[in-house]
Amino acid sequence: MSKYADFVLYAFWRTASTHRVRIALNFKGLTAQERFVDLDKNEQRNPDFLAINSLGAVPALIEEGYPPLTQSLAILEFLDEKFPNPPLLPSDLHGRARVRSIAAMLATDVNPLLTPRIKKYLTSAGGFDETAWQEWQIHWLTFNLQAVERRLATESETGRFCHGDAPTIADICLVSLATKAFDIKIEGIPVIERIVKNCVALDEFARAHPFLQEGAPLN
Ligand SMILES: N[C@@H](CCC(=O)N[C@@H](CS)C(=O)NCC(=O)O)C(=O)O
Repeated sequence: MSKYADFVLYAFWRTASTHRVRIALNFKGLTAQERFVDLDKNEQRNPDFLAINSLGAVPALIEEGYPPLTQSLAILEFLDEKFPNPPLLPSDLHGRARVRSIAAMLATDVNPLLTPRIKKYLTSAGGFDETAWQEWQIHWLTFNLQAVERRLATESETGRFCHGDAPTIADICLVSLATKAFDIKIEGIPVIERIVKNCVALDEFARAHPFLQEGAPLN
């Protein structure tokens, strides 16, 4: 690990789950030396990487002297507990449960359906062509984002961000998923659009954008 970095982050430029960790590191004022795992070359299935994350997925975060941390939501909570300022969870119990619930709707209900391993299965055993894969992604993004929209539009805790007026783990998950959609236009999500706009105006979100990362096509 470089002596100038706080962590090593096994990462790929465009993935939503890595994007989440980059945003949290930015909020905490931390740095990570990134090790590129090229998902387009299936490097996540290399034995060396499977020893770090047996699922064969990024991100994995390494703090020197400790075993690898995997699962982006667990990593976000780890960073928030270890580096409490600024907090990425509300101070009250019910608020924390709400934020974790919205984060889970985004990061655990929809994101896994859009991963390379699911694409690989559907386009081989599942008989999907590229068009069917595109439609699959649009369907599940729309289904889940509209469900999150209904909550955000009706629940009184929603503010400038998903929960009140400070960004939380829910916003991190929202921005990572909205960005993953890239040029897919999802209809009927004005509250999400407003919150994402508020988020990306912040430097911590802006610097973490996938297109700005090493390996990105426009980089
Ligand atoms: N639940 C895990 C998901 C990790 C995951 O699936 N990452 C994707 C990129 S977003 C990946 O590396 N996929 C490799 C594959 O599907 O083969 C997390 O949140 O960290």
